[in-house]
Amino acid sequence: MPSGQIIKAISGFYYVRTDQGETYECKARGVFKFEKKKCKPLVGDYVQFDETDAGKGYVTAIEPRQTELVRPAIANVTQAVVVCSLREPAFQQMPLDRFLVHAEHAGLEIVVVLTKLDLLEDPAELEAIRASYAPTGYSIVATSIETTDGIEQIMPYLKDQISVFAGQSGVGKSSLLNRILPNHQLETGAVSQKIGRGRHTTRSVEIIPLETGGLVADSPGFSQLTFDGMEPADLGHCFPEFREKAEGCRFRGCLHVNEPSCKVREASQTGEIDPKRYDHYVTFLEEIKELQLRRY
Ligand SMILES: Nc1nc2c(ncn2[C@@H]2O[C@H](COP(=O)(O)OP(=O)(O)OP(=O)(O)O)[C@@H](O)[C@H]2O)c(=O)[nH]1
Ligand SMILES: [Zn+2]
Repeated sequence: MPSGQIIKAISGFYYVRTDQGETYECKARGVFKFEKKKCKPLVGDYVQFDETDAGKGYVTAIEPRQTELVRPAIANVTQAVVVCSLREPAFQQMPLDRFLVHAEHAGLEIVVVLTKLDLLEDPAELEAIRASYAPTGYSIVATSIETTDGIEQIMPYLKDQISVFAGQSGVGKSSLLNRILPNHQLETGAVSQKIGRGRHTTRSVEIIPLETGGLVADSPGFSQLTFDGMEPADLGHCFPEFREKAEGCRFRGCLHVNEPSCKVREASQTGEIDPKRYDHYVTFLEEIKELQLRRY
C-alpha cells in the first residue's frame, strides 16, 4: 500500500507526499485510532493510503506520532529553530529561554537564530550571548536579512529535519522563512503595516520540502507558551546544561532551589552555568508550581 507524509490539509483534503516526491490529494474516512485515542490526520503525519484515481486516494492508516505540537497542530516535527532578535526588539533572554524550554519539553532538536545582526553596533554583545549559551551546547547562528549574513549557515541545520520556527512577535521569523522558502511568500510585519491589514490572519499550516533536503513549517510554532501540563521535576531536564550537573546533586528529585549540596545551583554561582539562565529556571519553576496549585 502506498505511503507518505501529509504536507498540507485544506477543508477535508490531505495532501500526501510520497518518498518519490509525488503528491496525492486524499480524503480520510471517519476517525483513526491509535494509542486508544481517536484522532484525525494532522499535517506531518506519516500515513498509508489507497490510490483511487490518478493522483487521488483515501488515507487508510496513520503511523504513531514521534512528536505532536499544538497551535499550530503539526505531527512529527523534529526541530525547533528558535528565533530571537538582537535589536528591535532588543535581545531579551527570558523569552528566548521560555521558547527553548517549550522546545525541549516537546522533545525537539534546537537551533538558535539571532536576527537583525545589521542593527547591532557592538559585536561584543553577540559574543556575550554566545558565552552565556555555550554550556547549553545549542548551535547559534547570527543573521541579517539586510546583509544576508548567516542565512546560508541555517540551511545545513534544516537538512534531514522537520523544522518549525518559533519566537516572539516581530523578531523576524517570517522574513527568514521568506528567504528560506522563496517560492512561498509569507506576510511580514513590514508588508502588513504598509497595506494596513490585520497581522494575524488564520490559515492552515503547511510543511514545505526544501530543495536542499528537509521540511519547514510555513507558520511559526509554539504560539501558546503555557507551562500547563509540565511537572516541576520536568523543568530541569529542559535545561541541557543542568543535566550532567544534576547527577551530582545530593538528593534524588532535587529541584535545584534550596536543597543542600545542589550541584546545579553551585554551578550557577561559579558561572559554569549562566546565572541568568539559572534565574529563569527558578522563575519558570515558580510559574509551574503556581499552575499546579490552581489545578488541584
Ligand atoms: N534591520 C533588519 N530588520 C529586519 C530583519 N529581519 C526582519 N526585520 C524586520 O523586522 C520586522 C518584523 O519582521 P517579521 O519577519 O514580520 O517578524 P515575525 O517574527 O514574523 O513577526 P510576527 O509575524 O509578528 O510573529 C519587519 O519590519 C522586518 O522587515 C533583519 O535582519 N534586519
Ligand atoms: Zn540540584
